[in-house]
Amino acid sequence: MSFPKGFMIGAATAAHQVEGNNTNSDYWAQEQMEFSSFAEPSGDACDHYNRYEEDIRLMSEAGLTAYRFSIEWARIEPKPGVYDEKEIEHYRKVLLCCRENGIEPIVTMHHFSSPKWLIAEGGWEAEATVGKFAAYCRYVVEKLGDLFTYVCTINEANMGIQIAAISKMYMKMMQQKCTESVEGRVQVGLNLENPLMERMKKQAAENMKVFGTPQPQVFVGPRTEEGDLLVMRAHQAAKKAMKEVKPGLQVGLTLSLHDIQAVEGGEQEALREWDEEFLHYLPYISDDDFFGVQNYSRTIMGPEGSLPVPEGNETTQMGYEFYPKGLEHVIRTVHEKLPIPLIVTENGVAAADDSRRIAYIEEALRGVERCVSDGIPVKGYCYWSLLDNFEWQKGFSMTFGLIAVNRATQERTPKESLRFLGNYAKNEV
Ligand code: GCO
Repeated sequence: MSFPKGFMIGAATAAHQVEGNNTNSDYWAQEQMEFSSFAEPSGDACDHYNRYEEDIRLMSEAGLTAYRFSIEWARIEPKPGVYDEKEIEHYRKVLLCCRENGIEPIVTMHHFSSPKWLIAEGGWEAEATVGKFAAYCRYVVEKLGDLFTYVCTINEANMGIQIAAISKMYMKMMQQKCTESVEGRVQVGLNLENPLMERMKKQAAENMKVFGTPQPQVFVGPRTEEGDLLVMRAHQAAKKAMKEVKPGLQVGLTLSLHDIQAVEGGEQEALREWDEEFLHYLPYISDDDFFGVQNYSRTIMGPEGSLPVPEGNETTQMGYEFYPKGLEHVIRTVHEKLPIPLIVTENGVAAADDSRRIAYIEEALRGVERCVSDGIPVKGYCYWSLLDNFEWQKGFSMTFGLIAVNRATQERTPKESLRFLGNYAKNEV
């Protein structure tokens, strides 16, 4: 199997998940809360902030040619309108390190975490966020734009409405349970309801203390339709601002996309889901320079909505189906409607057994190669993730990495899968 010359083969990370001590961010604040929904706090994470040289060197030695990472807004602008030159210098060193190691940096301006102050000012439902995000992006490109070409404005811009849909489903299920128990054994119903209500009240009070609002509009939270479009406008404003500084910049955003399949009778649901996940964004992204595809698995739709993983099929640590074929399907479906260059900005698997990761990568890349040889303009593939890292609310238990990290010593151990992926870049497969 081989890819055309210049095809990027790399790995991805996000600042908050690997750097450590992202103390001015909303995530950090949420992790420290008494009524936190996080399994554990991010703490030093993988200490990538201090160890990026080693990590980039390991990538380069294995043969990888691209590194997708994010710049942390909360570090660059720790207080509204106050930029921190020291942090710009930090990312300058990271970018230079990539260049020195023959690695093409793919920069993400926003990967889930936001400055805490932004959330206190209304977060991702507030109109003013559009301009604030664009101003931060402009500043970064003014300072560092000479060192990178590819930039993703916002990671998984569709996360908010996906969460809104899941929350609605969950509430419906809870309500059904409650009615049942209220109708039958009221005591049980009350016992179930009270601690939940109590907890929600306590969370709201704590949010009030930390963010000055009982319902902070963080990025990874249920989004309204207006909020969903606001994110699109933030993308467009940031793109315009960055291109004013550096017209040659290649700008795109990324979406979280499932390979949506239908069983008989589920066709309508599948179409509805695809529209919500992808199609309705087209007017805002069609003239971008590229689009970032992020796929991990498939969703099978029945007449009533998504179905469980088919009996007997392998699942990953995340609980979803091990389904590397999904990437090829998604690339083809995206390309039909969005014929611009594509970069696979995330694709990967959380598995304890590294041989399953190798099998996943091999099958996923085979699919990408078929797309490329059919003339679909896929420019690169970034595996998620370079390191075993902080998987948000699930903490450090999910092992997506090509490199294992001993969190007590921060020692790195490259896995066989790192070498395997690198061989594609070296054309040695
Ligand atoms: C994402 C996330 C990553 C996750 C990964 C695994 O963009 O969804 O970018 O931060 O860690 O998807 O769940």
